[in-house]
Amino acid sequence: MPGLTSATVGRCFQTLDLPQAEVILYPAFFSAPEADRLLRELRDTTAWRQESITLYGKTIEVPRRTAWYGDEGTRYIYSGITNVPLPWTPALMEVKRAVEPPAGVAFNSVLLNRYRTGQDSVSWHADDEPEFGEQPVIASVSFGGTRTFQFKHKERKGLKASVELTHGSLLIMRGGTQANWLHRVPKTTKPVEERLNLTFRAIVAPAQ
Ligand SMILES: O=C(O)CCC(=O)C(=O)O
Ligand SMILES: [Mn+2]
Repeated sequence: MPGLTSATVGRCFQTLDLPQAEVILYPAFFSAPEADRLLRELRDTTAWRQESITLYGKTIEVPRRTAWYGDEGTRYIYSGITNVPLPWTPALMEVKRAVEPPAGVAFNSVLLNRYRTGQDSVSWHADDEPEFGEQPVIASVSFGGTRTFQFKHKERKGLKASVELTHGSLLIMRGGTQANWLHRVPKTTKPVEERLNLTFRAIVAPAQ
């Protein structure tokens, strides 16, 4: 963002105008040097995994690398798989402590996604699993190449929005966002740097 000084960089935000949702974007939440350091540290200290999902009897690899970290005792069921989180690393703790004040909640887990190229992606979904509670607050932090993050309303066809998630940005989703909207990061044929995304979540109900 041109014109931002180091004194204002982290605090500058915009609210997206989406009905039945609350979405706030801090385009430069982390300064460029902080974001560069965290990108390297998170890339090198995370235990990246290749997950597979089984749909209609067919097993396919998800088009990205993932990792799940969190407090002991948090569990998350995703596509029928119970995920036990790894213990927090110093870099993850640092990012968690930075995003909790603007989010206004204490997070107890984080899902990491690593998009190696423009061919890595995440398809339409909402983070509306019961373990996140009624109106979950999710803080999404991005490092590396800029990718487009798209929203579409679950019922009102044609109601769409998109934002560019830049290096060091923070996107907060709260209120009815997960109940009423889907989101995705589509594939792109444009050349793009590797990207890491961290979605901090508060698991309020234990997985059954
Ligand atoms: O990579 C992103 O920006 C979003 C990832 C996401 O939606 C998720 O992990 O639930
Ligand atoms: Mn999501």
